[in-house]
Amino acid sequence: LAQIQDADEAISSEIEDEKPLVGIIMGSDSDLPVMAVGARILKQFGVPFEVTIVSAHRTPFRMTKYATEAATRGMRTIIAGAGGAAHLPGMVAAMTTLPVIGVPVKGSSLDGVDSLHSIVQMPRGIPVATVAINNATNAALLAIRNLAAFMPEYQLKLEQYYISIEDEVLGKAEKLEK
Ligand code: RP5
Repeated sequence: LAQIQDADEAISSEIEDEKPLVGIIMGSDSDLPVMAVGARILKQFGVPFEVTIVSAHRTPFRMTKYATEAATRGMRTIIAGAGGAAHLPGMVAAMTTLPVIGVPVKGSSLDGVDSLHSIVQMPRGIPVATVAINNATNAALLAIRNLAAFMPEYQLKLEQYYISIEDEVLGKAEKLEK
């Protein structure tokens, strides 16, 4: 609960009246520090989103409800983070035709390689777009790219974002060269 409160500001979508286009779900509140980073990116881009806990193993019926209702609720992409035996992204992908992006969360024993393998090794036919271990930033940017394919306002924001990160690197290089 403390972690949820800490990340509260990051996970609260500013566009509360709008239906969420992106759902961020995670297996446990212990995943929140990793997943909140993705929420911050969505917030920065003004994407309506929601954040919640859905566990494949501890709340399987809730997971089924979430996955089967997401598209009719207007969702366009689901970002699912999980650690260990990380079945959440794959099981959600099995129950929706929406794009699902999996974030392997680094656990304590196997450095997140267990989560990565659990998420990336999907059987043929049920794709999960898997980002690097703990890389919720890329999950959010990929979700925004999905939106940008049919919502040009996000295309423009992405272009501005990439100009800003390029400027940041060029600024650092210039400083170093002085
Ligand atoms: C997974 O088990 C969660 O996604 C989390 O990464 C991991 C550990 O969960 P907790 O025991 O911390 O709740 O289901």
